[in-house]
Amino acid sequence: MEDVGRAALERALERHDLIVHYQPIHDARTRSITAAEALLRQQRASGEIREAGVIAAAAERTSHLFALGSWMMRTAIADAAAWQRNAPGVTLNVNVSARELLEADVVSRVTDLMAGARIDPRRFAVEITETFYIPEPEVAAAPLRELRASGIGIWLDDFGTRHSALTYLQHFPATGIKIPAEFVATLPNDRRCRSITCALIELAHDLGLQVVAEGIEREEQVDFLLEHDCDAMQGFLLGRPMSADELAQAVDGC
Ligand code: G
Ligand code: MN
Repeated sequence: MEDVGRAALERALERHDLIVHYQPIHDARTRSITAAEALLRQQRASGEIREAGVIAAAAERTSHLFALGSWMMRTAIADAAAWQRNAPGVTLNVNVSARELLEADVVSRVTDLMAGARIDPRRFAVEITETFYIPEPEVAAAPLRELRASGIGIWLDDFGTRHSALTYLQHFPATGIKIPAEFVATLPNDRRCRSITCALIELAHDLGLQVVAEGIEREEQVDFLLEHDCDAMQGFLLGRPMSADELAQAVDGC
Protein backbone atom coordinates (compact mmCIF):
# COMPACT_ATOMS: atom_id res chain seq x y z
CA MET A 1 0.00 0.00 0.00
CA GLU A 2 2.77 2.34 0.99
CA ASP A 3 4.65 1.66 -2.27
CA VAL A 4 1.50 2.17 -4.35
CA GLY A 5 0.99 5.59 -2.74
CA ARG A 6 4.60 6.56 -3.15
CA ALA A 7 4.65 5.52 -6.83
CA ALA A 8 1.44 7.48 -7.46
CA LEU A 9 2.94 10.52 -5.77
CA GLU A 10 6.17 10.34 -7.80
CA ARG A 11 4.24 9.87 -11.04
CA ALA A 12 1.98 12.84 -10.21
CA LEU A 13 4.97 15.03 -9.42
CA GLU A 14 6.68 14.03 -12.69
CA ARG A 15 3.55 14.64 -14.76
CA HIS A 16 2.66 17.87 -12.97
CA ASP A 17 -0.96 16.77 -12.81
CA LEU A 18 -1.61 17.97 -9.28
CA ILE A 19 -3.86 20.99 -8.88
CA VAL A 20 -5.28 22.98 -5.98
CA HIS A 21 -8.99 23.41 -5.41
CA TYR A 22 -10.70 25.51 -2.75
CA GLN A 23 -13.60 24.64 -0.50
CA PRO A 24 -15.47 27.57 1.05
CA ILE A 25 -16.03 27.94 4.79
CA HIS A 26 -19.26 29.74 5.68
CA ASP A 27 -20.36 31.86 8.58
CA ALA A 28 -22.87 29.65 10.40
CA ARG A 29 -25.55 32.31 10.69
CA THR A 30 -25.30 34.37 7.53
CA ARG A 31 -23.83 31.58 5.36
CA SER A 32 -21.56 34.12 3.72
CA ILE A 33 -18.10 32.85 2.76
CA THR A 34 -15.49 33.78 5.37
CA ALA A 35 -12.60 31.56 4.24
CA ALA A 36 -11.54 28.95 1.70
CA GLU A 37 -9.44 25.83 2.34
CA ALA A 38 -6.84 24.80 -0.24
CA LEU A 39 -7.17 21.08 -1.08
CA LEU A 40 -4.94 18.90 -3.24
CA ARG A 41 -6.53 17.36 -6.32
CA GLN A 42 -5.26 15.32 -9.25
CA GLN A 43 -6.26 16.12 -12.81
CA ARG A 44 -6.05 13.06 -15.06
CA ALA A 45 -5.16 13.25 -18.75
CA SER A 46 -8.88 12.68 -19.47
CA GLY A 47 -9.63 15.95 -17.63
CA GLU A 48 -11.24 14.09 -14.71
CA ILE A 49 -10.44 15.65 -11.33
CA ARG A 50 -10.00 13.34 -8.35
CA GLU A 51 -9.29 13.60 -4.67
CA ALA A 52 -5.62 13.00 -3.96
CA GLY A 53 -5.82 11.45 -0.50
CA VAL A 54 -3.49 8.54 -1.27
CA ILE A 55 -0.92 10.91 -2.73
CA ALA A 56 -1.13 13.32 0.19
CA ALA A 57 -0.85 10.44 2.68
CA ALA A 58 2.19 9.06 0.81
CA ALA A 59 3.83 12.49 0.85
CA GLU A 60 3.40 12.58 4.60
CA ARG A 61 5.69 9.53 4.89
CA THR A 62 8.44 10.72 2.54
CA SER A 63 10.73 13.68 2.00
CA HIS A 64 8.42 14.69 -0.91
CA LEU A 65 6.21 16.23 1.77
CA PHE A 66 8.33 19.36 1.86
CA ALA A 67 8.36 19.89 -1.91
CA LEU A 68 4.64 19.20 -2.15
CA GLY A 69 3.84 21.40 0.86
CA SER A 70 5.89 24.25 -0.60
CA TRP A 71 4.22 23.93 -3.97
CA MET A 72 0.72 23.91 -2.41
CA MET A 73 1.53 26.96 -0.34
CA ARG A 74 2.99 28.87 -3.31
CA THR A 75 0.08 27.99 -5.60
CA ALA A 76 -2.59 28.78 -3.01
CA ILE A 77 -1.04 32.12 -2.08
CA ALA A 78 -0.71 33.14 -5.73
CA ASP A 79 -4.36 32.18 -6.37
CA ALA A 80 -5.53 33.97 -3.22
CA ALA A 81 -3.74 37.16 -4.26
CA ALA A 82 -6.15 37.17 -7.22
CA TRP A 83 -9.46 36.16 -5.55
CA GLN A 84 -8.86 38.30 -2.47
CA ARG A 85 -8.89 41.36 -4.77
CA ASN A 86 -12.66 40.78 -5.14
CA ALA A 87 -13.12 39.66 -1.57
CA PRO A 88 -10.52 41.14 0.77
CA GLY A 89 -12.38 39.78 3.81
CA VAL A 90 -12.05 36.11 2.83
CA THR A 91 -9.22 34.15 4.46
CA LEU A 92 -7.07 31.51 2.72
CA ASN A 93 -6.57 28.35 4.81
CA VAL A 94 -3.66 26.04 3.94
CA ASN A 95 -3.06 22.63 5.54
CA VAL A 96 0.33 22.20 7.16
CA SER A 97 1.26 18.87 8.70
CA ALA A 98 2.84 18.75 12.12
CA ARG A 99 5.89 17.19 10.47
CA GLU A 100 6.41 20.23 8.25
CA LEU A 101 6.02 22.45 11.22
CA LEU A 102 8.78 20.67 13.08
CA GLU A 103 11.16 19.83 10.23
CA ALA A 104 10.80 22.53 7.60
CA ASP A 105 11.31 26.24 7.94
CA VAL A 106 7.61 26.96 7.63
CA VAL A 107 7.72 30.39 9.21
CA SER A 108 10.16 32.01 6.79
CA ARG A 109 8.59 30.18 3.84
CA VAL A 110 5.14 31.49 4.69
CA THR A 111 6.15 35.02 5.56
CA ASP A 112 8.33 35.38 2.41
CA LEU A 113 5.58 34.11 0.13
CA MET A 114 2.99 36.37 1.67
CA ALA A 115 5.16 39.44 1.50
CA GLY A 116 5.85 38.67 -2.20
CA ALA A 117 2.15 38.22 -2.98
CA ARG A 118 1.10 41.16 -0.78
CA ILE A 119 -1.41 39.13 1.14
CA ASP A 120 -2.65 40.51 4.43
CA PRO A 121 -1.43 37.99 7.07
CA ARG A 122 -4.77 38.43 8.85
CA ARG A 123 -6.34 36.89 5.74
CA PHE A 124 -4.15 33.80 5.85
CA ALA A 125 -4.38 30.78 8.16
CA VAL A 126 -2.74 27.39 8.56
CA GLU A 127 -4.67 24.28 9.52
CA ILE A 128 -2.45 22.01 11.54
CA THR A 129 -3.10 18.36 10.70
CA GLU A 130 -2.01 15.97 13.37
CA THR A 131 -0.95 12.92 11.42
CA PHE A 132 1.46 11.93 14.09
CA TYR A 133 1.78 12.57 17.76
CA ILE A 134 3.74 15.71 18.64
CA PRO A 135 5.76 14.60 21.66
CA GLU A 136 6.76 18.06 22.79
CA PRO A 137 3.97 20.52 21.97
CA GLU A 138 6.01 23.29 23.60
CA VAL A 139 8.60 22.88 20.80
CA ALA A 140 6.00 22.98 18.03
CA ALA A 141 4.41 25.98 19.71
CA ALA A 142 7.44 28.20 18.98
CA PRO A 143 6.99 28.50 15.17
CA LEU A 144 3.23 28.77 15.70
CA ARG A 145 3.71 31.72 18.03
CA GLU A 146 5.81 33.45 15.36
CA LEU A 147 3.11 32.91 12.75
CA ARG A 148 0.40 34.10 15.13
CA ALA A 149 2.40 37.21 16.02
CA SER A 150 2.37 38.23 12.36
CA GLY A 151 -1.43 37.98 12.30
CA ILE A 152 -1.74 34.53 10.70
CA GLY A 153 -4.58 32.30 11.95
CA ILE A 154 -3.93 28.84 13.38
CA TRP A 155 -6.57 26.11 13.27
CA LEU A 156 -6.34 22.67 14.82
CA ASP A 157 -7.72 20.41 12.07
CA ASP A 158 -9.82 17.29 12.71
CA PHE A 159 -9.60 18.08 16.39
CA GLY A 160 -10.16 15.08 18.64
CA THR A 161 -9.20 12.40 16.13
CA ARG A 162 -5.92 10.71 15.31
CA HIS A 163 -3.13 12.15 17.45
CA SER A 164 -4.61 15.42 18.59
CA ALA A 165 -4.24 15.97 22.31
CA LEU A 166 -5.65 18.45 24.77
CA THR A 167 -2.06 19.53 25.48
CA TYR A 168 -2.18 21.23 22.05
CA LEU A 169 -4.92 23.48 23.38
CA GLN A 170 -2.76 24.13 26.41
CA HIS A 171 0.32 25.14 24.39
CA PHE A 172 -0.65 26.20 20.87
CA PRO A 173 -1.68 29.81 20.19
CA ALA A 174 -4.73 28.65 18.22
CA THR A 175 -7.42 30.74 16.56
CA GLY A 176 -9.86 27.86 16.58
CA ILE A 177 -10.59 24.18 16.10
CA LYS A 178 -12.19 22.25 13.25
CA ILE A 179 -14.65 19.58 14.32
CA PRO A 180 -14.04 16.55 12.10
CA ALA A 181 -16.68 15.29 9.68
CA GLU A 182 -16.78 11.94 11.47
CA PHE A 183 -18.43 13.55 14.51
CA VAL A 184 -20.72 15.70 12.35
CA ALA A 185 -21.82 12.85 10.06
CA THR A 186 -24.38 11.32 12.44
CA LEU A 187 -25.71 14.55 13.95
CA PRO A 188 -28.24 15.18 15.33
CA ASN A 189 -29.36 11.62 16.09
CA ASP A 190 -26.25 9.97 17.49
CA ARG A 191 -26.05 10.60 21.21
CA ARG A 192 -22.27 10.21 21.49
CA CYS A 193 -21.54 12.55 18.59
CA ARG A 194 -23.95 15.08 20.03
CA SER A 195 -22.09 15.03 23.36
CA ILE A 196 -18.66 15.19 21.75
CA THR A 197 -19.66 18.06 19.47
CA CYS A 198 -21.29 20.11 22.22
CA ALA A 199 -18.34 19.56 24.56
CA LEU A 200 -15.85 20.60 21.87
CA ILE A 201 -17.78 23.79 21.08
CA GLU A 202 -18.11 24.68 24.74
CA LEU A 203 -14.45 23.96 25.47
CA ALA A 204 -13.27 26.00 22.48
CA HIS A 205 -15.47 28.97 23.33
CA ASP A 206 -14.39 28.88 26.96
CA LEU A 207 -10.78 29.12 25.72
CA GLY A 208 -11.71 32.05 23.49
CA LEU A 209 -11.40 29.95 20.31
CA GLN A 210 -13.67 29.72 17.29
CA VAL A 211 -15.22 26.55 15.90
CA VAL A 212 -15.66 25.34 12.31
CA ALA A 213 -17.67 22.14 11.77
CA GLU A 214 -16.64 20.07 8.75
CA GLY A 215 -18.52 17.68 6.48
CA ILE A 216 -21.94 19.40 6.54
CA GLU A 217 -24.24 17.54 4.16
CA ARG A 218 -27.73 18.04 5.61
CA GLU A 219 -29.81 20.97 6.91
CA GLU A 220 -30.54 19.15 10.19
CA GLN A 221 -26.80 19.24 10.95
CA VAL A 222 -26.81 23.00 10.34
CA ASP A 223 -29.81 23.41 12.68
CA PHE A 224 -28.16 21.43 15.47
CA LEU A 225 -24.84 23.25 15.14
CA LEU A 226 -26.52 26.66 15.06
CA GLU A 227 -28.47 25.78 18.16
CA HIS A 228 -25.17 25.01 19.88
CA ASP A 229 -23.42 28.19 18.73
CA CYS A 230 -20.99 26.77 16.21
CA ASP A 231 -19.31 29.71 14.44
CA ALA A 232 -18.67 28.42 10.93
CA MET A 233 -19.40 25.47 8.67
CA GLN A 234 -17.86 23.66 5.73
CA GLY A 235 -19.31 20.85 3.65
CA PHE A 236 -20.88 19.72 0.41
CA LEU A 237 -24.29 21.15 1.41
CA LEU A 238 -22.82 24.67 1.50
CA GLY A 239 -20.06 24.47 -1.10
CA ARG A 240 -17.95 21.83 -2.83
CA PRO A 241 -14.23 22.23 -3.50
CA MET A 242 -13.86 24.35 -6.66
CA SER A 243 -11.22 25.90 -8.90
CA ALA A 244 -9.67 29.26 -8.04
CA ASP A 245 -11.70 30.90 -10.83
CA GLU A 246 -14.96 29.42 -9.55
CA LEU A 247 -14.08 30.54 -6.03
CA ALA A 248 -13.35 34.08 -7.28
CA GLN A 249 -16.93 34.18 -8.59
CA ALA A 250 -18.41 32.63 -5.45
CA VAL A 251 -16.69 35.11 -3.11
CA ASP A 252 -17.31 38.17 -5.23
CA GLY A 253 -18.35 40.95 -2.87
CA CYS A 254 -17.81 39.00 0.38
O1 G B 1 -10.34 17.09 7.21
P1 G B 1 -9.80 17.60 5.90
O2 G B 1 -9.78 19.08 5.83
O3 G B 1 -8.49 17.00 5.54
O4 G B 1 -10.89 17.04 4.85
C1 G B 1 -11.04 17.58 3.60
C2 G B 1 -11.64 16.57 2.63
O5 G B 1 -13.02 16.29 2.94
C3 G B 1 -11.61 17.07 1.21
O6 G B 1 -10.98 16.14 0.38
C4 G B 1 -13.05 17.31 0.83
O7 G B 1 -13.32 17.03 -0.53
C5 G B 1 -13.81 16.39 1.76
N1 G B 1 -15.11 16.96 2.11
C6 G B 1 -15.36 18.27 2.30
N2 G B 1 -16.67 18.47 2.62
C7 G B 1 -17.24 17.24 2.64
C8 G B 1 -18.58 16.79 2.88
O8 G B 1 -19.51 17.53 3.16
N3 G B 1 -18.77 15.44 2.81
C9 G B 1 -17.77 14.56 2.52
N4 G B 1 -18.07 13.26 2.45
N5 G B 1 -16.51 14.95 2.27
C10 G B 1 -16.24 16.29 2.32
MN1 MN C 1 -8.08 20.89 6.70
